[in-house]
Amino acid sequence: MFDKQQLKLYFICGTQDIPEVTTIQHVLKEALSAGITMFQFREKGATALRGNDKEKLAIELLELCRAYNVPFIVNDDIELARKIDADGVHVGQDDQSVNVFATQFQDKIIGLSISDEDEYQQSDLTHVDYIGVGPMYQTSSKKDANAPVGPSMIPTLRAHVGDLPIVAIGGIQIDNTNTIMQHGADGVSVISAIAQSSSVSNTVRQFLQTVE
Ligand code: TZP
Ligand code: MG
Repeated sequence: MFDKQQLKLYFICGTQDIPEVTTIQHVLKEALSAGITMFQFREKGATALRGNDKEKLAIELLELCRAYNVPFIVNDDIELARKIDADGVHVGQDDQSVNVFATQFQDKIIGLSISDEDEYQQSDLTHVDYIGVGPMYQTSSKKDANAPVGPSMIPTLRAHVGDLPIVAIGGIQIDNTNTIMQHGADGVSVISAIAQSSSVSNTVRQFLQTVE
């Protein structure tokens, strides 16, 4: 069962986000033991694993998440999510429709990215459990990211979606998390601030103190 508390500190990561000196397994394990509340496997770009290699890694990371009781979400790849019995999927505006997935897998978590009011108007939220809103600030983790919308987009979209949980994304760091939360987000989703931290556990703990 999805609980919006799980959005508090939502770590998103793929192999492309990890510094050469470490591994995604190592970073995820440290982040889980420090208390991240949700994880999304987002394998993107030229170096992204595909096929069996992607599936093998996904299963490994899923098992790690299960050991900590943290939901494991797959970015975009509904087929993979279904195959490995992930806890849910996160899709963007140009990704395939989630409606088939949603009707076949009723207890799964479904997230959708929405950047602004235009995207909100185009979105079917029937089966959506939470929306990811951003980029809040400049980001280097998404090549095709839209221009930053700023934290004021949170109350703007809140007025449309009511109680539907909102997680903010894009350029989120420990020192802007308080601002994000004050604008009414249910949590923050973070790639580089955690994946590239020299102390993943300290960074996760500091984020957790700020979102509480
Ligand atoms: N979607 C909007 S911004 C973004 C995604 C996946 C990247 C966020 O990465 P970071 O490193 O936390 O800015
Ligand atoms: Mg996408």
